[in-house]
Amino acid sequence: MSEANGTQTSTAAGDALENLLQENRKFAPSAEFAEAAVAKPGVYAEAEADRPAFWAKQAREVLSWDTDFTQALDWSGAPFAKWFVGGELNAAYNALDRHVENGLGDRVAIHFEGEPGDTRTYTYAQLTEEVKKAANAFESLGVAKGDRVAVYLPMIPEAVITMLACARIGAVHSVVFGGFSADALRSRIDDAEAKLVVTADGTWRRGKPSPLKPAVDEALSAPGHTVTNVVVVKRNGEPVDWHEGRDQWWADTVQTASAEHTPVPHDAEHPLFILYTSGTTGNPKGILHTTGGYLTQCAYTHKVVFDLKPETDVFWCTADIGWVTGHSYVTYAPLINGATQVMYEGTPDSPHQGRWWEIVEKYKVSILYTAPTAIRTMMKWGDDIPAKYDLSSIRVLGSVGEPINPEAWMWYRRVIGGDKAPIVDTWWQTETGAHMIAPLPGVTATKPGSAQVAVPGIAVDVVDELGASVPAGHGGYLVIREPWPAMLRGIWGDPERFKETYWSRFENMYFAGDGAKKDDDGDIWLLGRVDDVMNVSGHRLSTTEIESALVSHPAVAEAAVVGAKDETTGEAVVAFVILRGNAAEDPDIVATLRAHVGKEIGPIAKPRTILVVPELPKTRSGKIMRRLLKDVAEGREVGDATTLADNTVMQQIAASLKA
Ligand code: 6R9
Repeated sequence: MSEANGTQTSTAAGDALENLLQENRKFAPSAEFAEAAVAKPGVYAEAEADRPAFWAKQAREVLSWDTDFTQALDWSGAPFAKWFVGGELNAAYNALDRHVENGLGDRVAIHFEGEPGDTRTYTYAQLTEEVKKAANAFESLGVAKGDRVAVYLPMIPEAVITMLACARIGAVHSVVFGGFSADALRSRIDDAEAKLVVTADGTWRRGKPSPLKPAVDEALSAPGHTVTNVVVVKRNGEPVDWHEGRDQWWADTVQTASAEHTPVPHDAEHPLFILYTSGTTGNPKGILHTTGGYLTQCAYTHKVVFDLKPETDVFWCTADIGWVTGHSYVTYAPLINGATQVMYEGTPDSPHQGRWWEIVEKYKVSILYTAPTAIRTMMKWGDDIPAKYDLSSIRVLGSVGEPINPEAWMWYRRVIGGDKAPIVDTWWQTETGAHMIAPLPGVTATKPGSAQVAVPGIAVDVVDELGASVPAGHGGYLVIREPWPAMLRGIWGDPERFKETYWSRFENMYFAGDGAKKDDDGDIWLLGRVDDVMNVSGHRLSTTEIESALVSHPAVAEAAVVGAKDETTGEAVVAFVILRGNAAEDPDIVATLRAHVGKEIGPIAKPRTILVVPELPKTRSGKIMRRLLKDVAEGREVGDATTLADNTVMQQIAASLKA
């Protein structure tokens, strides 16, 4: 890499980050934690020495194979990878039957907590039985190996049972988040040509029934689809329309099916699932994952990144099954590892804002995995709420989904983690299948706001425009240099788009679409999507960084920043903030906050405009939709807001700006 290029492309980010990333706090693991930890420091060197061999070792350790593989990695058809060539296994057998065979049948697999307060417990033996029944039922409806099954279910155990039953018979599940519309569901059903849809009458949200089946009916109302049956779980008991011949109650088909079912082995590269994710442009992409490599990396990371002790830990990942986090760290990894987990159906504030902490206390959750947006929301609700509960069981805390600002990180550690639980900030994507960048508790001294280091066996880097590695202290684009076991195997039905989207920006490297910086220690800080990186007067500024600076002011509860087109500076920084308490009554608050950002980062980062708003537009997975805020900031008509969790937010914002 030439110095000039490095300077040109990365210094702006570097410069802009200098101040905020003067985040010097570091939390080394305690001696006791390190002593007892699953991961040991030597693991990095071991993985580095021979990555495919390292992953082959993990594959044999975390999974049981019917036929051992003959080659760890075949990259001859790059960028289409084959891992664990020649190996055969069954995902459901690995998640269930083998634990029962090993005498763990009575261990709790899932503690389910419904929103209305109903509970169910499944041991490994019971869950195995349910999955066998579902596998028989789906086969009796004509679902065979390779067929696609659309899953449109709430966070109830039947979602996990359905996914594993598909995996057992070799059918490919395509889970569609329950908050998506009938149109979104139909386009995903059509793209994957699904044969079966599994849904529920509905679920519960904030004490009220929330329907699902009507969206399925609407999605299938126009002819031309491939669906022959719809299996319906009765969950909220609301009346539903019924299509004789097509619709089947879960209770009639699954519950009455035989509990005997022999799993057949599938090829390591047999498709396991499709999960749709939105790109920067065009229709959602059907991200394809296969069996052996995906399960290996999910199970391995679940063990080392969360320091999992399956005999004693109680794991709780709050993600919905509709997102990749719910696939990897609810359905697959915890069960492959024989862990006990909590599954919760509802919203965090129903019936009260302490619900999550009540659940932690009740089940003695020891590992909690959630998203920064949830952490900031709870922070806004106040310390006194978690303080009412006994959270002493917590020993590891995880974060995922977006960069976590240092203030939220510190709050999470102090208030939820009792000032001692290590925080693991995990960077990964639907496409990567499992964790890629994360500290290892017990090994890494953690830094508030940084995901820090590649998982052992993963080769990440930060490069400049030309693809040259940037030195410590500089920023650029996050790439992955070597194939990894859980990598996507393509975009369903569109191999060209796969190459174009991920492999064309830099030669022989996977382009993640995220900006990142290496600090002076070489640790990685994620800066948000590169499409969210602003260029103000030739200086590259990160939306995340300015948001962090704003949130570090005591008057600010939440902040979102966008770059708006500006005649003189190219782009200008526009911030949307939610204020705490009565801060809005301070007439100088905007000037105070601009000065604060100037002080935290530098004058260049001072927002041109700060707008005080009551709420921020978020997707159902909790990501702020900056595109919509950009429309507001640039005075345009607000674009498509259909994927918002709360579709009144944009109206609330418009009203508050008029006021
Ligand atoms: C797992 C998941 C992927 C995008 C990714 C990045 C952002 C996820 C992050 C993070 C900073 C983290 N992201 N984890 N950014 N720090 N720990 O969220 O998958 O929904 O596909 O989103 O989310 O921008 O590119 P997905």
